[in-house]
Amino acid sequence: KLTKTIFSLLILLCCLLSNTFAQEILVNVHGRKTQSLNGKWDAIIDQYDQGRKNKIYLNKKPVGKTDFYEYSFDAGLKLNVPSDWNSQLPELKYYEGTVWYAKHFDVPKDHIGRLFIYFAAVSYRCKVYLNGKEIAEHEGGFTPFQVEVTDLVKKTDNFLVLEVNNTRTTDAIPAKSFDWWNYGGITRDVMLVSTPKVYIHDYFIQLDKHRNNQINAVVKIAGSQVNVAVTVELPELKIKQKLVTDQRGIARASISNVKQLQRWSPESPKLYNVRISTAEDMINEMIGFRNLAVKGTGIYLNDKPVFLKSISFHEEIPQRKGRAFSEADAVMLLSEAKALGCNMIRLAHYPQNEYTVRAAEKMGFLLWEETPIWQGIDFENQETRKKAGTMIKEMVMRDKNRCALSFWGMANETQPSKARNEFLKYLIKCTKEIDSTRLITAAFDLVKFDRNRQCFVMDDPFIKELDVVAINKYMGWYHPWPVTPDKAIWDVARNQPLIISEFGAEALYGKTGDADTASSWSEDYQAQLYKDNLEMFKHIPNLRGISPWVLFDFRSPFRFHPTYQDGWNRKGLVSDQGFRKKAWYIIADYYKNIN
Ligand code: GCB
Repeated sequence: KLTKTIFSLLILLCCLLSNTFAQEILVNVHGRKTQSLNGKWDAIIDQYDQGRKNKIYLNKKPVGKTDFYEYSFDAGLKLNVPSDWNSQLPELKYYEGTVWYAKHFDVPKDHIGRLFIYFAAVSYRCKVYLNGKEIAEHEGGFTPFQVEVTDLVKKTDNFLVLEVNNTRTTDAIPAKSFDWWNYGGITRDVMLVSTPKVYIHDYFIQLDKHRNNQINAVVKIAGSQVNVAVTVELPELKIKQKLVTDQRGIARASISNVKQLQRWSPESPKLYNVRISTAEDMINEMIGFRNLAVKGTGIYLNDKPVFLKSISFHEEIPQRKGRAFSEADAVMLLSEAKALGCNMIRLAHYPQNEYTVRAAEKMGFLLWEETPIWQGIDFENQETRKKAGTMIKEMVMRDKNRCALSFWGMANETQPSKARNEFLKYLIKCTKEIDSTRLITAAFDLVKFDRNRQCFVMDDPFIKELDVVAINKYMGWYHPWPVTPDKAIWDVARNQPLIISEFGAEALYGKTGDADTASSWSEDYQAQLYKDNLEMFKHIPNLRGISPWVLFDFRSPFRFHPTYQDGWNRKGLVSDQGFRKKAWYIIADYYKNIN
């Protein structure tokens, strides 16, 4: 009986906590009334994790003559927000641990209604304290979260503290080791978001998956408010639709017979102003409309077959040796992809910031966005699975209105097992609960050469769960050629569309050498490898796109060679200094000539 009572009390406690802790994220914070909390924050490096015990979030000052505190946020280290901490101070380059951040803020003078603090991303885990009280926690370095502070703020001089930790652990996502830099800190924007009392919490507006003249809209009002009048307008198309919310606070409409809709495409990335309003609230957003489908082994965009000319990049500005965080950063990365002739970006290996996603849509790139489920994830761990589910929901919630978003990537390079299958199926379920319209994919590295059949094959039944199969294959780099490239025939996922989601080789910019010797680390070897792979691609009958690895050299603790790598993965088509390597021109030429 006692156990039962304790159990019930625990459940009650969990329910109470889950109400106060991070909530389902607000869609389109950029379209709301916001006040930035970016800028210089006070910081304390807490190498031994002593800050919580010392309650440094209380920010106490000595009062009596015997009183003292062994900390102060005043006059100490200052860190930029947003930004990783590693690139801000030489001592923090390799730091993995805890840093405390603090900032004072006033509530905007004209604020009425509800108030949220929105964190676009904090890497990797964090606790949030406001005016001395813990109010939220979050895990996952690449997705947003928010906490409502309506009843917790004072008019002036609020004291916001974040305890940020980027220690790598086996139960985390990504896990213990991964081929990119483990940047820590408040890496994306922080903002105060004001909404009316009854506000538009969420909406999902897109072209019907099967019709090119029907726009479907779902709007959700916070607090499940019934009978709220909602208007959805697209002034340019002369659409004004009035809806009313049901018991769950949700209003739906299928706006049919839409006339003169210009569909979004990479060649013509047309976006429309969409206005959603209630008596109290109004949000505007630029939204595009397009049809995307798989038929047989084809991928169709606006009813026409499309070949994906993709590239990947990490969320990193190589010249700054730091994480990308601004619109200017996004434009820098994307412009290089535009120059290469791409029509798609595979955002590797995690959801990147919203500036990048929105700028990519405006510039005309299809997008593949994925979770940081990279090699080494603990698929047996139920907690890890739960975390992955939350992360993928945060990703889909944030970007579901971006018509450029075409692929939800579940994982990268996982090995078959019952636990892996269950885990990934759960992620597909979490994704489809929010958005069942995008194509589901995952990248695998299991393709092998079958000597009897003299072709490349793959044995992972999980691919049946996917709309599009993606293969990472490093022919000529990690795998020697078993036959010459012109004889490299593929029989992989025969009845599904296939994308080569990674291939490539390392080359140090400016290094010349033998085009047939990998250890020359030369641009010549990399260029020849690209030519060979492009030759092989002619023998993949269901090939519907390629995504070379990778646009820029990027920093990685996996890369030890002192002369050629020096802490950099050199597979970039562009060097860390921004110079194009020989292989860049080969891909630019290929993309120019393939349709
Ligand atoms: C891969 C991974 C990617 C690595 C790349 C490499 O298969 O998906 O994250 O960076 O190989 O360079 O080894």
